[in-house]
Amino acid sequence: MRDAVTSLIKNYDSTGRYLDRDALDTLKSYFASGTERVQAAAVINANAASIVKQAGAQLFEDIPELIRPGGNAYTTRRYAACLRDMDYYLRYASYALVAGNMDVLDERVLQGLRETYNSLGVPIGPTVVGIQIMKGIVKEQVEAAGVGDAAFVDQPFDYMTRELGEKDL
Ligand SMILES: CCC1=C(C)/C(=C/C2=NC(=C\c3[nH]c(/C=C4\NC(=O)[C@H](C)[C@H]4CC)c(C)c3CCC(=O)O)/C(CCC(=O)O)=C2C)NC1=O
Repeated sequence: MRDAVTSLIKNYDSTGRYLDRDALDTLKSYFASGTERVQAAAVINANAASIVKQAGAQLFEDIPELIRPGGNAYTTRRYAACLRDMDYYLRYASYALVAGNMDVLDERVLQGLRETYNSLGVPIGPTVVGIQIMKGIVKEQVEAAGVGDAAFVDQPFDYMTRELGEKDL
């Protein structure tokens, strides 16, 4: 699992280079945005349960077939599994935000997920809708917490969307 710093060092070390201007600029911007990344993680931590609940309600309102007979989130067990998955996406997004790197998502969340979803008939399109709804809620809350430009919050949610959606949509 890597963060912005370790991935940069790995890259330079593999070619035996000192940290040049580009590397230093990358590091500066990572450290400059550090406080805001931590703030975003704090907002997510303080509101995780309600973010998942709100996003789930929105998702099932947008795509009600999911919770009707024949829908993948129909039955209490599958409904709960769906919200649990949303909670996973949110928690790992908070890690990736702090790390400033998406590696943790590849390693812990996305690896093998498409295959699992396909074999269980979990629909990828609606999952991605759920991830995007959470992105919107988190961004709003991070901005409300006083972070001027919360655009960086998009990154892990969009990354999961892209990686999950890539081949199946
Ligand atoms: C931390 C990394 C991690 C992830 C991401 C993860 C996902 C994950 N989601 C699963 C199931 C599931 N996932 C869903 C999710 C949904 N169904 C829908 O219709 C919605 C679109 C969506 C919610 C947004 C459902 C309903 C199941 C249960 C499917 C079944 O057992 O039939 C399963 C199968 C095993 C199980 O039920 O626990 C895994 C492994 N597990 C992990 O360890």
